[in-house]
Amino acid sequence: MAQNIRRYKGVRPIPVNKGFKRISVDGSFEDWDKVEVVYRDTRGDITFRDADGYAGLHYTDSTGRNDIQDSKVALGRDGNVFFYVKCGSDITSCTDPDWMLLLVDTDQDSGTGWYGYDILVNRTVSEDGTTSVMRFVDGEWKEISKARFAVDGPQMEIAVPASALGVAGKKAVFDFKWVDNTGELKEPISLCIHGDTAPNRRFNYRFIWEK
Ligand SMILES: [Ca+2]
Ligand SMILES: [Ca+2]
Ligand SMILES: [Ca+2]
Repeated sequence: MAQNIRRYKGVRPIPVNKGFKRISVDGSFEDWDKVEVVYRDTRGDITFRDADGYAGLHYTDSTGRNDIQDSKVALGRDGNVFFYVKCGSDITSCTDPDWMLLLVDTDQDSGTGWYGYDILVNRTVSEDGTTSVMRFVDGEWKEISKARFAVDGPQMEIAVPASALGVAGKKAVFDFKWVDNTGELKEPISLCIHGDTAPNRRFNYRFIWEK
């Protein structure tokens, strides 16, 4: 449906990220000011559900937690792809369940990975600032490397090895999505009804980069 509406109404071209950026995973975020492309999500979309439905049903859902708002991505010369995210208020503790997961469709192929997503970052998070990078292999997530992350207030930054994302050379394209508190990654419908995802529901952001 979105495809047809875009064909009918038109759509702005997807912005292209250019060049390398110098980012430090240190919990200070001025280094992101020079990254101009911002991927935005709905603000305030973590309101708890508490409403009457049809035939006496009553719907409640209180999984709204971190309100993901702005995301950025940058490539470093040091072999890392950096991810930045900003929420509506201070990000909750990294020990929370299903906390601030980053899903990446590295090949832009919905037929590979978990409903298209080949890489999952942040499934196993340590309070010492390291986190897991997993690849979907033979029907399950397997750890392939580690990433470093830092959180301060509503912001977070992560350095994911470019090799884990298949990023090399003078051009890169992948799709990504932030997911918080949607429950275990079993059925993709959970991305639509619980917690917050950026972008909403089954959509992805597309990162396009040229050297
Ligand atoms: Ca930084
Ligand atoms: Ca949001
Ligand atoms: Ca894929």
